[in-house]
Amino acid sequence: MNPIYVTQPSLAPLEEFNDYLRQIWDSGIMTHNGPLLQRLEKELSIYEGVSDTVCVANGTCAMQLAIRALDLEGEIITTPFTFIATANIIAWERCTPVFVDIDPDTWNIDPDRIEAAITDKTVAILPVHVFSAPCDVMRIQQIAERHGLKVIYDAAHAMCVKVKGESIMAFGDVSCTSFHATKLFNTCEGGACFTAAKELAARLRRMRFFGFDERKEIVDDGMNAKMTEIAAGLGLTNLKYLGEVRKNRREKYELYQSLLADRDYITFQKFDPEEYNYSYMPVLFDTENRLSQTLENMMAEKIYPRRYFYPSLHKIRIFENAGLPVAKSVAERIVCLPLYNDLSDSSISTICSILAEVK
Ligand code: T4K
Repeated sequence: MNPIYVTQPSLAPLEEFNDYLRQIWDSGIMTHNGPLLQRLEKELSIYEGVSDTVCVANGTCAMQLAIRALDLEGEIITTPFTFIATANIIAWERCTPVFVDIDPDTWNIDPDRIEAAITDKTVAILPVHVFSAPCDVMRIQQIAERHGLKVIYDAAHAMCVKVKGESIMAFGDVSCTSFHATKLFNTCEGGACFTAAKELAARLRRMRFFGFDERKEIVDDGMNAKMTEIAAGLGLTNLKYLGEVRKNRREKYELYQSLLADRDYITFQKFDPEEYNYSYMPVLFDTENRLSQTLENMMAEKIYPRRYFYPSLHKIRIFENAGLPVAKSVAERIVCLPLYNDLSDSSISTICSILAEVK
């Protein structure tokens, strides 16, 4: 059997991408706010139902630009149960990540615990919609308003998720997403900031392009975080298929769920089935020991699930921090099983039987 990895990129038919490559070859325009980038931004704004989309080189620099564009200096409250990029970029921008424990069922930041972590140095909240399950966006908004804080969402996992009919990207001052190869929607490497604030969007555009304004005058801080025309062309190609990709993954997720339904030592993430994008297949074991045995058995069959996100970030040396028992415990017992569009039903059955063998 060929190895089965945790994921594989979802890619549209190559011929369709070739059409965009042809346009790039013909025009010679490869980057710098080119026509394909502009078109992708427009299409993404329509797709996500937000007024402005600013595409950038990756999801990490989307958050970096958001922190800079909002002039944040001080403490930023976030979750320890996330990919390293979330906390790293807060620290990279010389702010201090302050971790708050997570909800044991949704695995997102627990809104009940946010206020206790607010100090006179707190400037923002940076929650993550983990595995695309929406955070409690209404409560977070209320808390932010009560304390005059900015909200940046790490929506790296959450393309095409809606909350009560409204795009998840419409919440917060800025929502940042990733278009990495392993994401539901990909541009190879890439990402975006979504915002309803026109001036903020204009600033993000300047900042991703060395601080140049539309007349190429340097008017702001800046870096190079541009998305290339090749990435934008891939995005335009893949965007057409995003609905199909999500539908296909949902079927596979539900197959897993049905095959694992009688395994009382496994719990699934809590979410509304209509408000999730099915990009990951996370399962929580009752004990780390059972998880480790399962991983060993799978690796013997060349199946490679991934322990996203282990260890909890507050347990790694650079962010070491006591407490947060829920995040610690969830991180020790969770694994993402393989999930991608070409994964066969028989492979899912095999994975589930290996899971069932562990006593
Ligand atoms: N916030 C959150 C919550 C995030 O999860 C992430 C990124 C970010 C922010 C930052 O966004 P970016 O700056 O990355 O845009 C991946 C990705 O590198 C990373 O984007 C992602 N989250 C993170 C959760 O996972 P790995 O360590 O899984 O990559 P890798 O190379 O082990 O790939 C996993 C599997 O995917 C491989 O076993 C095979 C397959 N694969 C991978 C690549 C790169 C392919 O088939 N083709 C490929 O090109 O990091």
